[in-house]
Amino acid sequence: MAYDPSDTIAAIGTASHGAARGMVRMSGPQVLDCLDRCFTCDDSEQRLEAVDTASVLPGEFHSELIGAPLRCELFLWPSARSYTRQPVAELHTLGSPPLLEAMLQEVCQCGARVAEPGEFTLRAFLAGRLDLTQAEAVLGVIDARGQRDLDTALSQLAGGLSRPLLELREQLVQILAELEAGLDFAEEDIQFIGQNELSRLLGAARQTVAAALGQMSDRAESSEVPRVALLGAPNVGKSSLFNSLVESSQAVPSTIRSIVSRNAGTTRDYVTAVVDFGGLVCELIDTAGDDLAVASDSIDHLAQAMTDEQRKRADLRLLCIEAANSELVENALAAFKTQDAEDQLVVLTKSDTVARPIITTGSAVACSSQTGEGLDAVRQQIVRLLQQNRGYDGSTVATTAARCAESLRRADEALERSLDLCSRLGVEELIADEVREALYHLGCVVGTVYTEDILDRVFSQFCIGK
Ligand SMILES: Nc1nc2c(ncn2[C@@H]2O[C@H](COP(=O)(O)OP(=O)(O)OP(=O)(O)O)[C@@H](O)[C@H]2O)c(=O)[nH]1
Ligand SMILES: [Mg+2]
Repeated sequence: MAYDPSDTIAAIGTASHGAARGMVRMSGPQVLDCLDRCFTCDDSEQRLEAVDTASVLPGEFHSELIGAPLRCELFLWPSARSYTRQPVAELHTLGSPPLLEAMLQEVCQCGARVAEPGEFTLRAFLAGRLDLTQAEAVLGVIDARGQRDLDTALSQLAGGLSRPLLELREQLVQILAELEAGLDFAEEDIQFIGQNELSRLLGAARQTVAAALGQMSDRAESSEVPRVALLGAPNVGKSSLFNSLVESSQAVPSTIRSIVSRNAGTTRDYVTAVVDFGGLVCELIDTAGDDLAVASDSIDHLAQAMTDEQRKRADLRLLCIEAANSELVENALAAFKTQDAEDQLVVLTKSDTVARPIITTGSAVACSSQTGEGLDAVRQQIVRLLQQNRGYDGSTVATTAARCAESLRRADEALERSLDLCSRLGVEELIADEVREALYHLGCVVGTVYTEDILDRVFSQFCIGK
């Protein structure tokens, strides 16, 4: 991705499939020069260089590619008070895609270049207009797959998450400053911050991080991530598998666990947890065993109805069958050879109970929750099938939440270590190291630390023109 903000960039900023109105957007130092060559104001006295506040100027766009002059309105932000803090212009006209393409080509001939995806928002971010979570939220708004996604993205854009963390960052910087001042004056034996005060402040810092983590987990759960339901007969090991997958994933923090017992029919309700399989965030749903012979007025019947509902709502169904039940296994594998199974995966459970090797095909995997064998394969298949079926790459909002949660957990670990050190004498330097580490991870969330891969990950997901 090109990061050079001294280029003047341009892109079509409206839907590509045609609409009543369309727009070409530009940002950069040469915006006015470029417009001078292709746009004339209706008011012939009006010089673009003389415009000093945001203005709307009706006029005509000229291009040999189009032929006749094209009526349009120029929205001009001439100064640093724009989205990108550079001169920004938008040429609004008819929403015809070939017309807009021609306009884009013309402004590029007049000195602009075509913007990379997300480059306008990247400039806003580099200019300090947005922090990284807000930039991701812009993407979240564009990408929102439902009302809840939109609400979450908008509240993120409003800075709900970063404010308390920014305050915390200030406090930690203050603690670090005092610790370092103490180190500078170590020989004079001047103490800048007492041990008790330090413990108190670090303890309070951990509480703030914990609260933010809690907030994050609410967000991840409310956002519309793909659903993966564990289905199958009673007692086949669904809840055990659910727990193993939750424990081994970078789960968005939660204490949710399913009850496991040797009695069939243990799970009555359904239990869910949001997990992050290497960047792909999804919701796992443990369901009640699928027993076809239940009386229609029993609690079991209700449980079955709930399971049916989850089966319908799921984006991917894990059909759990005990590996030892060779007849069922063979039938299931045979059935899968003939039918389209893109939203289903057969999981042969309790593989540790079977002595012979288990032969599986593409849409079946064997695993054991007890030994951990095959769990990696289950995770990989879940990711592969979700990506293949619905093109999920982890919703933006959920990805942000998972990325931020990971950084916050690391910040918390560093704070915990620093607190442990507080009870020892003469280790201020080590405490300062841990506080620095916590600050680094906090910075990844609130936007003072930007590693190249985070920037690439966020901005390359944008569509062009945003
Ligand atoms: N040997 C072995 N036993 C397992 C494994 N997974 C689960 N079990 C046992 O199988 C029994 C049922 O496990 P659950 O996870 O409760 O099964 P479930 O499918 O959720 O059962 P219901 O909720 O009743 O439908 C328990 O006694 C587990 O300890 C496994 O991988 N290997
Ligand atoms: Mg269960």
